[in-house]
Amino acid sequence: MAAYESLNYMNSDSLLTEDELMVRQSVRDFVTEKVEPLLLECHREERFPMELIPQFGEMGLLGSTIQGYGCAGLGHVAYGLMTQELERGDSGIRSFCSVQGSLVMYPIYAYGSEEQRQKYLPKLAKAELIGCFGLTEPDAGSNPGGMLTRAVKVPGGYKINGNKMWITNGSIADIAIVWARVENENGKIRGFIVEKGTPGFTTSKMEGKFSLRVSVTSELHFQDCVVPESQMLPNGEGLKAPLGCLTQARYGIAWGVLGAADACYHTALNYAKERKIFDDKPLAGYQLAQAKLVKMVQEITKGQLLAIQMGRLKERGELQPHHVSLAKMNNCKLALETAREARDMLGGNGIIDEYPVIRHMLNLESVNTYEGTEDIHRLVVGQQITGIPTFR
Ligand code: TGC
Ligand code: FAD
Repeated sequence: MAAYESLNYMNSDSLLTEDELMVRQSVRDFVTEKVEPLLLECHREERFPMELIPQFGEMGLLGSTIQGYGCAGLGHVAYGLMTQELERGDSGIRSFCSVQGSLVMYPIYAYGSEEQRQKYLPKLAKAELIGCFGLTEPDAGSNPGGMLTRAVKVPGGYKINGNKMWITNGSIADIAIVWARVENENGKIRGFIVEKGTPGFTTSKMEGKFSLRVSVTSELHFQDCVVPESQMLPNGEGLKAPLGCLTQARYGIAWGVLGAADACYHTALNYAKERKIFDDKPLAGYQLAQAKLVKMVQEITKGQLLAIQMGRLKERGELQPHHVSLAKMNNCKLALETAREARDMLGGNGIIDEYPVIRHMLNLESVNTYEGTEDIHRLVVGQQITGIPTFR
């Protein structure tokens, strides 16, 4: 099989270092050789390929920008390229790694005590532990500040009551980072590390998804669940703490979706060159088809340049949450539109899982919604440029 070549229309690869290109190549090979062969079956069976999890640890894919604690300590652009390759396989594979790195390891690293870091980060990096992140609730999605989950300070710890919904990796996780308002501390939002098996903590898998089928999505239930004080994240309080984690995850998503878009574009291009229609001429020889392919190249190329600049800003410590909102919104939209157009170009074959396009298209509907919907990111940027918040 020929090695995969991603779109490099404006030579955006020349903006990457040798080391970054090497990281990309190693993850690209891993996805081609180990991940892609499992996807068709996993998608049909609505299951996550658990057999890959140890390899994520061995490859340094988890928490890879964290320094120390057994993590790879990579730069942010290298990390972005990793997520791009993973999502070229499937958004569910990238989701697993995003959640573990940005939503579980990051809060422990940024808001945890040194003891918590030492206890959890090396095992999470090696994939000996799996984590999930519980912020969203049945009645609080776009507005996490409206959460109903409550913690009450009790002797020696906190008692948690409430429900979380739409939680990636929820029922396969060994630990959950759970956000709750602490009633007897002025309703302040706090994060807790809740271990699987803690009395009063249960999970249930959500079934019947038409999107992200290669990913476990669950509900988390807390009923008088008492966690020791040592499980509270001491250095992060208020909504700002979970939102800070979202900024990390959204960064990875803005890169990752380019991989899904790239896979759809290349599938459509190859198909259009082969598929003969009307006068035995390839589909690619028709102006309407070329216009669709050109639009894909145009949008993916702009998205690549945006992602690289976002990464360089992050490496210089200049990246702001509203920059990430712009990139997440833009790149998810271009990926979704690319996937929809590619599906159209494949005609009837566009709905068959023999081609990756319909799977990517359905996945990207979720990716455009989670980590802040397109509307929410538009409002974040709107607030930043006008100074007027319009969420409420
Ligand atoms: P607001 O008053 O604007 O902000 C409260 C405090 O937080 C600060 N802040 C941020 N800090 C870091 N990063 C960000 N992105 C931040 N956004 C806001 C803000 O400066 C303020 O700080 P301070 O010091 O003044 O207290 O809060 P709000 O209640 O008005 O909400 C704003 C809004 C709507 C943008 C926010 O709630 C939001 O982002 N909503 C979207 C929710 C969301 O994205 N949920 C994602 C759940 S996790 C998930 O989907 C995982 S998907 C799995 C996978 O990746 O695979
Ligand atoms: P709602 O907030 O009800 O939004 C419905 C519609 O209203 C949307 O179109 C939205 O854009 C629009 N809307 C909302 N507010 C406004 C406004 N102010 N103005 C105009 N329009 C508005 N969450 C976690 O905590 N952890 C996870 O691991 C996780 N994984 C997920 C995995 C999947 C597969 C999915 C689908 C979701 C996941 N989520 C997770 C939840 C995700 O973050 C939420 O679904 C998302 O934030 C949207 O919330 P909601 O579904 O409640 O939609």
